[in-house]
This record gives sequence, C-alpha cells and structure tokens, in this order.
Amino acid sequence: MSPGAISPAQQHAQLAFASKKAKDATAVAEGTDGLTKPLADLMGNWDTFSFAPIRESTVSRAMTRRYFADLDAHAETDIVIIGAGSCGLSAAYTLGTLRPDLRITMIEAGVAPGGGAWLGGQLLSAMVMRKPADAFLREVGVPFDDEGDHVVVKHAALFTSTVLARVLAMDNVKLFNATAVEDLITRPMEEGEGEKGGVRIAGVVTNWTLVSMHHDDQSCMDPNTVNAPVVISTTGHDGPFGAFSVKRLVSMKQLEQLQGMRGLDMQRAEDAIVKNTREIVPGLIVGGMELSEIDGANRMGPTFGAMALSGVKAAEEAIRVFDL
Ligand code: 48N
Repeated sequence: MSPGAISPAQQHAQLAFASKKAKDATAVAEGTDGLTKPLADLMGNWDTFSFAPIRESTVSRAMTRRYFADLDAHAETDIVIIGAGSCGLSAAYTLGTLRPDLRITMIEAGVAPGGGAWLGGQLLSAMVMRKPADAFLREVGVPFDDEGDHVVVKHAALFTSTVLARVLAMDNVKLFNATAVEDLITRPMEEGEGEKGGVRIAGVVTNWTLVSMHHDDQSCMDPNTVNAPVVISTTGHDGPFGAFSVKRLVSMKQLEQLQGMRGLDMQRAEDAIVKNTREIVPGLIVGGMELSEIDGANRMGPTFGAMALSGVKAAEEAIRVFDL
C-alpha cells in the first residue's frame, strides 16, 4: 500500500464514524462540517462567550469527594491489577468485560498509564502485533493494516488510548494512577495448603509514587492498603519499579531467584510469555514482561501481541482463582 494511502480498515473506521455523525444529523448544525450543534454554536461567538460561574472549593470538593469515596470503596476489592501497561490494560479490559460483577482496582505508578505502549519501538510510532493478536484489536475496535502474518496499528498510542478509554468507561474498574504498589499483603498458607513457610497474597500495599520514591530521604511515610483475594502483576521489566512483585517474592523467600530476561528472540519470546502467564504463588498471577524475569524468557522487542494476549490469559486465570 503506498505511503499515505489509507487502508481498508481505516476507510471502514472513517465511514463508520461519518455514518454515526449522519445518524445524529438532527444534532449537527448546518454548514459546520459535522460538528454537533452545541459546539458549533460556540464558534464565531467568542466575544459574548463566557464560562458558567464557579468557586474554587467546588472544584476541590468535586475531586476529593470522588477520590476518597473511590479509595474507601476499593479498600476491599475483588481483583487488583498492578501496572496499567499493555498487558495490565488488556487484562482489565477482559476482566471488566467478562465479569462486570467483580470490583477491579488498577494501581499504576505513572501519572500516565500505558507503560511502554505509547510507541512501537525505538520511539517510532507504529505498533506491530503478530496474528492471532489481531483478535484483541478487533475486539476493542482498533483499526490496523493487515500485512499477512502480522498487523500494524498506525500509532501505538491509538491502541493504548482505545483500550484505556474502554477500561476507564467501565463501571466496575477504577484506575489509581500516580500510585505505586510498594509491597504485597501476605497471609501464611493454611495447613496443607502448600509448603511450610509459604504465603498466599491477599492484597497490595500502596503509596503515592512520589512518596514511594522518597522513602530514602523522608522517614515514616507509611503506606495505604488494598485487600484482595487475587492480584495480577504486570509491572514490566523496565522503569523504576519494573518486575516489582517477582523481586519482592524473592526478597520474601517465596521464589528462589529470578532467571532474568534473556536476549531478544521474537519468534520464541511471545509464545512463551502467553503460555506461561500463570499463578506464581497462591493469589498472585504474573503476566507480560514481568514474567520474563521469573522464567528467563527471551525478550521479544517491538512487537506487542504477547502483551495483549498475556493480559487476556491473566484475566482468565484470575477468574479461575477467584471462583475457586
Ligand atoms: O509496558 P510495561 O512496562 O509492561 P507490560 O508487560 O505491560 O508490557 C511490556 C511491553 O511494553 C514491552 O516491554 C515490549 C513488548 N518490549 C519488550 C522488549 O523486549 O523490550 O508496563 C508496566 C506498567 C508501567 O506503566 C509501570 O509504571 C507500572 O507497570 N508499574 C507499577 N505500577 C504500580 N506499582 C508498581 N510497583 C509498578 N511497577 C511497574
């Protein structure tokens, strides 16, 4: 396809968008090329335009009331997902869709969720996914170019922003971004439940990320907690908190050691990550690139199909564990 031409998938997406606008014809003002009437009416009238009145405390209460009600509601939750990268977001989408009855709490250390999936690789914008991961793109409605054994999303941010929008719109999913998981809540295994000295994960310990990053220069900034019977950890292999949960399992002597991510082998890496997404210790499922640190899987480099499908599998595992 020549550069600049739009693919059949993109044509389809554009036609769908245009037909939606046409259906809303009553809302569309004449001669405004498709903007809806309320917005179109503002244009050209900026001299008489002004915002409705407000008091600063009203804005403060609008934010704090909701945030602290959410914190209260999510102090006890059904499933925590640590990390809102491509794997964590795919897990949240799948869980939120399959189990609207479950309360799902996403904890993301960055102000901006999305992890490494805002760019395709070496800061280039297009994102490659190998089939059959195009099934996830179709599911969430991300247009792509079909190039045979793989597909290409024109900008990685289109994938991440679409999945993020779908997840944030779900009533049973709450994202706490700029918030780090800085420890795991544990319970000793019941008699006969597992090895002596083993633990079950029963939730996460959190703090605002900027606080978590300054424990060395401030004392006693104690954390908050979220109790949950199931935790999915998708903290990746990069960044200040990468592979957080598996490193903590080693320091808690629940894992002998990490095998460490191996060199890049695109062909092998992605199958291994998806197939090995699993419950590592009771109550804790690990997916995405964090998993490569445990198993010594190869890295796959700039292809994201395994992240999406590892997230789908992590969701499936979480439902299995939750329903036990
Ligand atoms: O994107 P990442 O880092 O992780 P994944 O597994 O979702 O996707 C990995 C993918 O981006 C790649 O690395 C690609 C495929 N490259 C592979 C290769 O070979 O190089 O997202 C992890 C998210 C980030 O947003 C972190 O901020 C967040 O997890 N995070 C945490 N959030 C809260 N508490 C923590 N302790 C924490 N640690 C990480």
